[in-house]
Amino acid sequence: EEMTPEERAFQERIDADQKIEPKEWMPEGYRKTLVRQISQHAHSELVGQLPEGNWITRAPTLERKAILLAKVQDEAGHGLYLYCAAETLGISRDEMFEQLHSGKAKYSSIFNYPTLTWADIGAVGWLVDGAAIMNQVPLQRTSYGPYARAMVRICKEESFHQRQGFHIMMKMASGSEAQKRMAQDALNRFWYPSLMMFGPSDKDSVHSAQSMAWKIKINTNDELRQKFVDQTVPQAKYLGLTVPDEAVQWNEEKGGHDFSEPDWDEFFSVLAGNGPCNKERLQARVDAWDGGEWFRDGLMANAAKNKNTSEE
Ligand code: FAQ
Repeated sequence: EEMTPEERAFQERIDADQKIEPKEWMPEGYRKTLVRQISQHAHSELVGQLPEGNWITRAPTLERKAILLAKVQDEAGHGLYLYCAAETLGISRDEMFEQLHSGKAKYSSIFNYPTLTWADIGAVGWLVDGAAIMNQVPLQRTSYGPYARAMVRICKEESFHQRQGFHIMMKMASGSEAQKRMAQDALNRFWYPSLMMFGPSDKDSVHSAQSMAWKIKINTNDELRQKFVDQTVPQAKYLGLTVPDEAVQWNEEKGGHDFSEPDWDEFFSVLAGNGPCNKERLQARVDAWDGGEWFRDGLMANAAKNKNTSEE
């Protein structure tokens, strides 16, 4: 397709690594892609509070409870920065919530898996936040200014999250036999779902080519998945745990590990709403929205009252 002069000028700015700011002209597709990606990222942060929130009352010590509370609060904060960044593109927060609650907008597949034991909280921090950082560090250089800047702070906090998860895994993996078994079981269950976080393989990724041309994405899904495996396999070894994939081994020629692809049928089934916790997760968000209605109404009524008073 031929580019219009406006589109060509826009692409030249992207190619020159200039940031695009809210009030500037942008192609409609660029705006739509950003709204989709940033809002889905924001939804992931909110839904991502649920699997860990599940363990706040059962954390094994007061210190672990305080750390987990802080982490789950950080995720709410990340969601709010990201909704703000998406709002600069001309969509309202109410519209974004409506898209989440109606099932139109996605959130990360990973949060549709259950957290069954305390070791799962370690695995979420280590693997899920580890995968999130792998994806989000390059996004600090994404072409849309507000998204790139939100990523800077988010990445700092994600690093702390990843380390707290690894620390839980270190404790569990060097604990009693039963604790070590729990750690291995958590790794077994979270390994492939973590690999799925990076999205479908490049040949099935519908948005990658255009998103990379616009520098909305900096790397392909498979590139980041490979980097994640290469980072995580030695960490598992350090913990004395076994990655649940017999195909994992160092490949000198490619300078990375060989590994098995996740079960993509399972991935697309989770995206279609059929994962182990999809219904429960979405219902929790819908209930939170409905439960907050009286409060939103009260705020609006109070704002209207104050406005009338000040105009008198
Ligand atoms: N889950 O063409 P692509 C976190 C969808 S980290 C669900 O490759 P794209 C922190 C995709 O949307 C997690 N859906 O798509 C945390 C598209 O469908 P659509 C959030 C997925 O956008 C940690 C279709 O498949 N991080 O929350 C997934 O170019 C711990 C085709 O795929 C971000 O969102 C998936 N895994 O690449 C919180 C990062 N993968 O929209 C709490 C920003 C793909 O057309 C605790 N996002 N799909 O209906 C991205 O980098 C990209 O959007 C990708 C997907 C890489 C996720």
